[in-house]
Amino acid sequence: MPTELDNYLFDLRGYLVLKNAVEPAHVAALNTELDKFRALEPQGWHGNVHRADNFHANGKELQNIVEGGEPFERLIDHPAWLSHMREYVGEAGTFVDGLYIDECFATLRASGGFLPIHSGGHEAIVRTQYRYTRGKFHCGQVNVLVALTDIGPGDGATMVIPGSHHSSLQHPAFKGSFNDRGPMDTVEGAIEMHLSAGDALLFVDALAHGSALRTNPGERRVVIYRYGGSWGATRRGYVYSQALLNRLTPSRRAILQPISPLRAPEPANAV
Ligand SMILES: O=C(O)CCC(=O)C(=O)O
Repeated sequence: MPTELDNYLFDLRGYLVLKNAVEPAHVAALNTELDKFRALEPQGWHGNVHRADNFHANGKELQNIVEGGEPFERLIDHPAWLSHMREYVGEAGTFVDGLYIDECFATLRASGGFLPIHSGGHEAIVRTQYRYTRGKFHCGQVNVLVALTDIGPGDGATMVIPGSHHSSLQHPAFKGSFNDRGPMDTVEGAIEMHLSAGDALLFVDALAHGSALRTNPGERRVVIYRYGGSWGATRRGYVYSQALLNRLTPSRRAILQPISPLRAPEPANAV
């Protein structure tokens, strides 16, 4: 369970760092699986994993990565953050009690890569909102970003503006369109999240965030799972394969498919 201090700091800053969240053997297994996708071209598919680089400089984005092998399935209900997600997003004790992963992907960022500033409390988007009311958290989307490599200065670290999930005003760095903005290195008030491989950054998506410019050689690897309420839909339209749903434990399946499809019997449902 998140501690009282976790809750206080999550409210204050909009993020938590979970040190050593994923054990080294699991991190190694995730990296080995990711190597399978090294040759995947933009827009290529490998099974049900799709390379979709959604911003030109972000790096390789491997969407629907939960279908990338068993080590990714273990992240769905990982004990290091599952109870945090239930507390912050899960609407526990209500008729919509539960979680749903609406996007999951890995990013492989080489030198020159970065992600511009985006999100922030000023957008007041319900899907990504930070909300604490009547003694409970009701966040729309909380992300867990797991470092699969050490991430330090020059590595293209994730950057956040602590507390910006509470802000009603837009930071002046939100100039022009997302695609025209540069890396976050010079954004006043933003800090780099340096992580060791296996650490996890948990943050409400309403936090203004993005990344620094990667200047070092080599590759920064992270995997990001976004958790929302049980009634959500996948962000980009990916459909979890029946093969994956069939082999998952009930706890994991309930997070990828909290509501089972309910169809009229044949032939009414024939297409
Ligand atoms: O790639 C990063 O460091 C930041 C990820 C991010 O911006 C996001 O999850 O929305």
